[in-house]
Amino acid sequence: MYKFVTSNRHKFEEARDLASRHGIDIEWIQMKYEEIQDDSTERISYDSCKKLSGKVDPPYFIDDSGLFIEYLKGFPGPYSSYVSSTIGNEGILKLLEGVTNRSAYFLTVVSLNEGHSIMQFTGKVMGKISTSIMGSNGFGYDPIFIPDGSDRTFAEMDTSSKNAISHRSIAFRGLFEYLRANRISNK
Ligand code: ITT
Repeated sequence: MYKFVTSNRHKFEEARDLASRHGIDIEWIQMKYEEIQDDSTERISYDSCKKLSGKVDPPYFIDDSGLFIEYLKGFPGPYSSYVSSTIGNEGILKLLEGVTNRSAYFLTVVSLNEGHSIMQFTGKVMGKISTSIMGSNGFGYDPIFIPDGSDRTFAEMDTSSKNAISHRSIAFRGLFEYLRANRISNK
């Protein structure tokens, strides 16, 4: 079993659905870990992954994600978790009241600690922020994010439809293809 360290049940469930399509089993290590403050999601993800060694036996991986809104110059980005639990989706919609440029993207950086090195896999999906909260599936910003090519928010999709196009699915596809190709030992 490969270990996925996250405190977020929704992330784990999405990853498990993706892993099963690659014939891979993953185990949930439910743990909240410390994150540095930085404007780069890659650096935050790398640093957290490295600091977990000693607490978790490799190979394990983590997922660092965020929503980047163009009109707000990338906000909330690396502050996505804090912003989601404070002003939330209503707060984001208020910040964008009357704004026509609603472009945004979701980014996921997965970091894998293989023991001797850390590998990263990135996924990005472009879209726009809706004008109201729509749908009740998913988590976080899903009810206000409409991916390009769709007229529904992620929260109006089931897990498999979100997983067909999401930032997380792109990053995890990279990870699972790498694990299979390199036959990383799964203790
Ligand atoms: P871990 O760090 O323990 O994995 P977390 O929820 O704190 O869990 P992040 O810092 O990576 O994870 O995520 C920041 C926030 O961005 C998260 O709390 C959600 O509110 C939001 N988010 C991340 N991925 C999302 C997705 O696929 N859909 C909607 N919101 C998402």
